[in-house]
Amino acid sequence: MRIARVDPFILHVPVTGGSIRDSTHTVTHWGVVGVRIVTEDGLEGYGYTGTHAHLPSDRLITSCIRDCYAELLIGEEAGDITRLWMKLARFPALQWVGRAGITHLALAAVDVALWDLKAKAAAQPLWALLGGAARPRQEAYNTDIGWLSLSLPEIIDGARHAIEVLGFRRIKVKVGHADPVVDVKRLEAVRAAIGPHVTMAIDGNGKWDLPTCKRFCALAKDLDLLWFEEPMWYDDIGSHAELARNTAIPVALGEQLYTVDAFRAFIAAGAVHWVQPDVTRLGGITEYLQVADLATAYRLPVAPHAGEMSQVHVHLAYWHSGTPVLEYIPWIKDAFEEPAEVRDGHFLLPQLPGASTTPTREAWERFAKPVA
Ligand code: 0YR
Ligand code: MG
Repeated sequence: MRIARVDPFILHVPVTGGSIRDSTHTVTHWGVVGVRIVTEDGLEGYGYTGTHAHLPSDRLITSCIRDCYAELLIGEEAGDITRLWMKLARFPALQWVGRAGITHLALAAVDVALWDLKAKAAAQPLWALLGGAARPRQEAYNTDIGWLSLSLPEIIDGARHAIEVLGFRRIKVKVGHADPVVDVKRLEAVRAAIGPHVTMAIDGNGKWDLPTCKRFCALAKDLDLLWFEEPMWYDDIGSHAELARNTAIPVALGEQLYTVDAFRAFIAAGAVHWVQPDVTRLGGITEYLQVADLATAYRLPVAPHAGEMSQVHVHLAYWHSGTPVLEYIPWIKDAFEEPAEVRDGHFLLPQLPGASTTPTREAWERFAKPVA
């Protein structure tokens, strides 16, 4: 299974509703930025990272793949994933400029494509190749009802629809207004509308500082929040550790962390309760598995962040013993041959061989952008 071709690609897929906003980002399209790896016998593996569909920075990722990684991969045995991961991640000149950022997002795409190839070659869905499913049904939580750009009536309508029609028992609502009292009032209204049995997580996307977070948590202490995600700046271990010691609301984070080393530092400091690795920001599935096992060693639950909108995480969540819940955002699923679908609040178990990363022909025609 020798690698013959390494072809980067960019797809820009519109988000549902035209545009969404959290405390930090405004997004109209989701970027599916990745690589097709073709073997000499014609098997195709697809992997991608997730972006805000900003073409100039997307092209930094695809040029890393095309100009730096391709020549390290062509002619190699595609099944030797760990060795190839080390070859790319520890190539001295790339390590010098990388270890995070563009090179790591590009590495994630390559690694996922290699796993997709391996699972296709074995004629198995990725979760089966990894060791089988840990549970019969994988619960989902709905992020798409809770954007900061939605009005309170829109959030309540969306939550009711998600619960009563789609069967969700878990939702997530964005926070991060300049005045945290505005968020507390919104959350009180949502809690009143959904009742005590639906779990509600919240997500600050790193906006507030420590004093604001402490004040917010004191005001929100009776809302029975499942977790407070990314309360503060992504790399600030000390402030998250202090917040975790000062509130009963569990702290969740990880979507902005690039390495198993970063996760180890947060976990060792007691700065995180819900561990949120993302296969598209870590160095792909290879490093994701290390983080999932690290979390389990500390008996901390894993709730993956859907940078790929859970196409790959659905496999990883079903496989992993310590992943009770997985994020659901329905923006890009229909661009793939096997969409990550939720029924009755649970993800369907993927059936096709591979990692559910193969785009449809229609997606190529509608969403592809030139890589250069
Ligand atoms: C916009 N999920 C998140 C949106 C999401 C972001 O970047 O996708 O809110 O990544 O924080 O938990
Ligand atoms: Mg988040």
